[in-house]
Amino acid sequence: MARTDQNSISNHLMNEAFPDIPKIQFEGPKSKNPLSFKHYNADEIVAGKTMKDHLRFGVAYWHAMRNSLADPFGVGTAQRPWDDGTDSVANAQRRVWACFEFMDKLGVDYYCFHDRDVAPEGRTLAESNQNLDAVADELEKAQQATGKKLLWGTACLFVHPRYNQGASTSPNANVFAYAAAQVKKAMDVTHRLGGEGYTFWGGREGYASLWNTNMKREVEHLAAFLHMAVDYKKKIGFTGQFYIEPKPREPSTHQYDSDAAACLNFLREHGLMDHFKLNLETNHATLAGHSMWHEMEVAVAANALGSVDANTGDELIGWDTDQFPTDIYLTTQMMLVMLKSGGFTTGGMNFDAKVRRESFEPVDLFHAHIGGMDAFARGLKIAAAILEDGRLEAFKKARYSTFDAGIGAKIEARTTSFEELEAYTLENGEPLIASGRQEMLENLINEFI
Ligand code: XUL
Ligand code: CO
Repeated sequence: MARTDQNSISNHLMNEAFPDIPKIQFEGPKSKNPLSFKHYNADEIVAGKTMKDHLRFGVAYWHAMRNSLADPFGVGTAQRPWDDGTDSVANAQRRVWACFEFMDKLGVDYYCFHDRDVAPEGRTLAESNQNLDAVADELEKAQQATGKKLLWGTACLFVHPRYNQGASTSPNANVFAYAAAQVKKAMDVTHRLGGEGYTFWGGREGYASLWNTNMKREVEHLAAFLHMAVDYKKKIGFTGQFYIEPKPREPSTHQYDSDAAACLNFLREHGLMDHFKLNLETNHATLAGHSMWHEMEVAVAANALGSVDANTGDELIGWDTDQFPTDIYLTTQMMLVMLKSGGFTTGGMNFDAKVRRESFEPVDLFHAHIGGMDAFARGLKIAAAILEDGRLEAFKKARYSTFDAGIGAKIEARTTSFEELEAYTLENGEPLIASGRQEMLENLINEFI
């Protein structure tokens, strides 16, 4: 990995973007310094791997660098002194170095972007592509100077007015074509930057009303689009992982890739299962009426857990608030699944999260990410301790032990029948069943938290 070269970062900015903020260090749980890690110690080994390698943290360019913190009732509040507020390519190029300084000071190795986060949309597709190339030049230099890497790239197919009725599910074929051209370019740039993945999130790939929607046709168009992406991936030799990111709604009323199970069904139905894994996002899970834990278990069972957009929602607000995760139960559950399933390969923990509108200063970006990273570090250590202890897993295993031998083993091997099970039950009588012991297990987990 290239040595981090602070000079080459600051050479590209007239001033450092975060001049008052030093590199964030691990100071341990007793530290009272808010700009330090209390639990995340990048090189510390937990369950056989460094924390850094377990967690593979990423910064989301769209939130950290581009989110003005506007809400439906008020304008943006974010202070970003390095940004001149214009849509110029020069400003976009300067912003790249602010982002890499941020990652460097935070000790995060990965970032993720949409094409339109990093470079401005031009008046034509050709101009947009030129803008993107010009910023990709800068991203490439910054990656080389710092050793930071692209976790995944994506195309923004939901902001521009042309996509107001969808992109690959628009009723207009020319919009489909535009979206295809945009994804082609975003894949080229992701490939050029050595991206380890590419994400498809269908923000407007759904509908607002069935009065005007042919759902079957739209879903088939989405499948055709993704098949073309798979073909193009092979053509350019891009070996990164494709992800599909479930979300039930917002901005569309009903999104086709609504949750993990719906995505898996869609991928299987359309012959795409071998080409995609899931990028699961916590707040999307809760919008779908699931826990993140549930969504992760669904994905793992299908060998399709690819990457995570780490954030959290608010219990009292019904939309995608994209908050930084600080709940230790949440991170413990997530890390239990990660540890048991063997962890990330191409994916990572991308903080698809934004600071609150009230937290408008640059330093708030640090507080937010530090909190998220520490929360996952604690979750990781707690999950490792729970597995090491073994009681939870032993209980779960014992709970299913009637399937380990005898009639249960025959059920699992599918070598029995209703007739045999009837004869068995006539002989066996009323089953003796055991308590689920949920409260005992909740108490056990609290021993570790
Ligand atoms: C929106 C969302 C997106 C995707 C990438 O809710 O999560 O930012 O992660 O398009
Ligand atoms: Co996301």
